[in-house]
Amino acid sequence: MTDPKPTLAVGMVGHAFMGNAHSQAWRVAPRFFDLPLDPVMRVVCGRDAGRAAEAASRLGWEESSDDWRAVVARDDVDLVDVCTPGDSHAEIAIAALEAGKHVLCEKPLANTVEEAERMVAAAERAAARGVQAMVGFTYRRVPAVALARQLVAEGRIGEIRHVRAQYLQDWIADAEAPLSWRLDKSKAGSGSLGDIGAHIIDLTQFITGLRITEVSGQLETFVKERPVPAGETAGTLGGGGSSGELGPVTVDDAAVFLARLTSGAIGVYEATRFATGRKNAIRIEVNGSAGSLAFDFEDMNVLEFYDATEPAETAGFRRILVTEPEHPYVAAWWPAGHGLGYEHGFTHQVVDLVHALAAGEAPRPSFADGLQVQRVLAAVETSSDTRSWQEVAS
Ligand code: SOE
Repeated sequence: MTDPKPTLAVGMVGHAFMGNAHSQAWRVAPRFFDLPLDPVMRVVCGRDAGRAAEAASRLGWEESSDDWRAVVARDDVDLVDVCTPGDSHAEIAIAALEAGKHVLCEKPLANTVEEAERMVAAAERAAARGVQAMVGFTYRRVPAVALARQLVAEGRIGEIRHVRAQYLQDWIADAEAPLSWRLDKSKAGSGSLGDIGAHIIDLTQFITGLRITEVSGQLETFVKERPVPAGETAGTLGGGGSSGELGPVTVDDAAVFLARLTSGAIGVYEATRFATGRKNAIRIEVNGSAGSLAFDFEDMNVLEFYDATEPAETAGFRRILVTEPEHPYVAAWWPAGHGLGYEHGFTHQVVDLVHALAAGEAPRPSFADGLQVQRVLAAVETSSDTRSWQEVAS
């Protein structure tokens, strides 16, 4: 008999949409991938004891709690997984790091640059003690996205000139869709900009290896008041009944910006919750001197590749079905052509994190990577407010 693997006991704070996705990942990752540590789903935490207990039994956690401070202090928890709205990320993540727990924190890292800076400082102090921190930009782990990064790094599209990125949703296009925490600046920090714009900032920088250095942005709130929801459950993406009253929307509905990137590339970014008919369309196209790459999350098992070095008679965009065992992450799953979905990115996130922890290496994206995205978000907001180009602080 082989010795049992060392364990990694997880305490997760928050059990709504992201908590469900993370729970699935912690449960499934060790069943499909050979991990060096065995994740133990120790405790799930939420503000309401009854709902946390229900989440524990439904999602497969050993215990539940209504006190995140107690979870962070437990000797039998090695990692704290932060799946709460942005207004509590800094407090929970910093407390966990100070208590010697590794941290996985949902994106965007924080609601402000100042909070993100404090989180990076805490992560640096913790790293000196072998404690690691990672921010959850999970779309990096979609196989087609990881393949795009690989092709760029191999020089297959040459020198990058254009970055074109959109994140399109429509879940509040209806003016009667109720308020939720995602529409409240004090809880979410910003609207489309931070919630989904942060993803395309991270993704384009991840794929290209470039950094956004300067932006010119425009934010808009189309619907300034919305029905106040009847109960707390209206939360995740606009469900639930209305109380009949109206309340203010305090974040942007849509955010667009132009960007300059290191190396002289230029970029166009668009994040909106008002693209009627587009549900979760993350569209990225990168044009280089030797070719182009294009990705759309609504067709997430495909990467389009144009190789400009091919003879003109036969050159053309080809659809690479990213389901071969040779492709990133895919060998652990289904036979070629059978495809993966939204949840697999979260599973791959757990896989990469567990490997980094076992090797004593810093996982990516780091809190410093999250701070850099936060600085881009802040520059876009200032640019929109002042109607001027803004440099991204470094
Ligand atoms: C809502 O817009 C949301 O759930 C984001 O918060 C997630 O990060 C994204 O993956 C899907 O949409």
